[in-house]
Amino acid sequence: MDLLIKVKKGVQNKAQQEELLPTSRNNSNYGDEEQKKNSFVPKRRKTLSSLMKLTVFSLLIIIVYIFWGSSLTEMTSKYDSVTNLHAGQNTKTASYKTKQLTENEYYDHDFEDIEPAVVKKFDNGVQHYLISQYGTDVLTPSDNEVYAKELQMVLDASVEKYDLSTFTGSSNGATNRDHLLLCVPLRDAEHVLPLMFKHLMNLTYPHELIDLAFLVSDCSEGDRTLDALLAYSKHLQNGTLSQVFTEMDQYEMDHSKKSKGTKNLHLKYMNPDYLKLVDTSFKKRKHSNYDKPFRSIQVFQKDFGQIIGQGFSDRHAVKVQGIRRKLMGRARNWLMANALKPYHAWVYWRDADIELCPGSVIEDLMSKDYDVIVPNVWRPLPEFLDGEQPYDLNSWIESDEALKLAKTLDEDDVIVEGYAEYPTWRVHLAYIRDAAGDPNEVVDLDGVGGVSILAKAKIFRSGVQFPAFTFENHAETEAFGKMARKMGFRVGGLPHYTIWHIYEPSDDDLMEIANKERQNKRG
Ligand SMILES: Nc1nc2c(ncn2[C@@H]2O[C@H](COP(=O)(O)OP(=O)(O)OP(=O)(O)O)[C@@H](O)[C@H]2O)c(=O)[nH]1
Ligand SMILES: *[C@@H]1O[C@H](CO)[C@@H](O)[C@H](O)[C@H]1NC(C)=O
Ligand SMILES: *[C@@H]1O[C@H](CO)[C@@H](O)[C@H](O)[C@H]1NC(C)=O
Ligand SMILES: [Mg+2]
Repeated sequence: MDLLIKVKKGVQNKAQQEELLPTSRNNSNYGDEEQKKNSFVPKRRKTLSSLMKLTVFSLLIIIVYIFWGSSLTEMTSKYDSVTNLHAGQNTKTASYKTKQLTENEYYDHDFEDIEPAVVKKFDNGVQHYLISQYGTDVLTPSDNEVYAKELQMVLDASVEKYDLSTFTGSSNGATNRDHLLLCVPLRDAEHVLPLMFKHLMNLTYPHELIDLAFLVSDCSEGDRTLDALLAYSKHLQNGTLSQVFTEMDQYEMDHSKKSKGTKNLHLKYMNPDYLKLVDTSFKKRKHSNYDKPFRSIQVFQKDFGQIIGQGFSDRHAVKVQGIRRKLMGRARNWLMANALKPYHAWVYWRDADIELCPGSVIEDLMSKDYDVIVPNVWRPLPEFLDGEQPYDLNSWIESDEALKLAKTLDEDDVIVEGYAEYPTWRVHLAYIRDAAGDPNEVVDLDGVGGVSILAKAKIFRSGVQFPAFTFENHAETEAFGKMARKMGFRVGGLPHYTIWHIYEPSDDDLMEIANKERQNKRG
């Protein structure tokens, strides 16, 4: 017995001296056996066939429910109905074709393989004893080898080393194989999800380098954003989503012919050239990796108590902007904090309600090598309202007038751009657009809008965030831009590189359209 204890102690000491053994690991910190088991999740990636990998990967859609009272069974039944619905009633799933995934990036930066039996040995408070084969008290070289190998297995499973200098983000991220986290906040967004997913698939940045993170919050009663998101995500990761959309689009076309609804009445009043551009953009030949699954998808659901309506007129009232923006700040920070991993070099924020955007937007923004960079955001309008409009006014260059204005305000007041109440005389990125201008031209900015922000991950690691409080009389993305600047990072925008936000008719616009329709009928 003495002999065994001596051997055991010798091995433990040696490992500790060489700093191989975390001191707390063997003196179990766990409350019970169950906890102990749960803290080790074996993954046998390397032994899986590609096909199995695919299946495992599509299950990697991690769902985090943080809201109270969502019963799992209720979810499952809703989920099924949405899946069917989105597959165009009679599901043809069997005929969908999937993809083989071979890129190493789908599997890197993940916990290493472990054998549960090996881990158990080391995690038992060292209740095993190493004795050489013939019972001598000296470990033979081959005993040592086995021991070292097993120990390494345990450490690999629980300790990951990252050299953050290799994840700083480079201007040629795709060639450099930079991992990117793509964050999308969603609220009452079911109707724009197909649009959003088409744009995600259209991204030419290698999908195996992109981790998607969605945050669904504060949706209205009966809203099905989460269910639809899960259904689409599953198809996306199976490489079958575009086939589902083809069916859905066909279904819609067949049905809209029969029933001419008033839902899209405003289309009659839009610029035909713009409508044609949208049509051809979606009909264009898809890039060769369009259907490729992303590295991972995480879906988070957490409410932040947003009470301001998501209708167009509700969310644009000046009084509500400060409160709304601060809550959005909290939501963004929360998503960021939960989804950002050490291996991400870039973070891309994107709104769901974008109608036109080059698939190369990530590479295009990256190539400018700014710490934070945004494109220009416009939106189409009915022709009776000039046909188009500079839309995102949150990207701007600070002005003396606005700084003076800020001095007259309370510390907690939030300036909102584009409202008569706050004459800032700032230069807005949206207004300095020249449709024929050089899309590569960059201007330095102070405030940025949240529609499409590419940022190096290191800025978040050094503390830049989306203030959910008043920071220099701003909140959320505008304050984020200011904060990044203040911390010495470069913030820029592309005045002549434009992405197009969808047009949602406001209450006034709808009335105007109804008026025109009445006139047309009379005339
Ligand atoms: N998680 C979460 N997402 C939200 C919330 N409000 C809006 N979103 C999402 O954030 C993105 C932008 O939302 P919009 O309502 O268009 O707000 P906005 O871009 O500030 O305002 P616009 O200038 O009108 O577009 C969309 O993807 C929305 O679905 C919210 O309270 N929580
Ligand atoms: C993926 O698609 C294939 C082919 O259509 C199908 O057989 C399989 O069930 C799908 N897997 C999942 C997890 O949906
Ligand atoms: C998809 O990306 C291509 C370029 O990569 C672009 O021409 C096309 O307009 C994009 N589609 C949409 C709907 O914006
Ligand atoms: Mg929007």
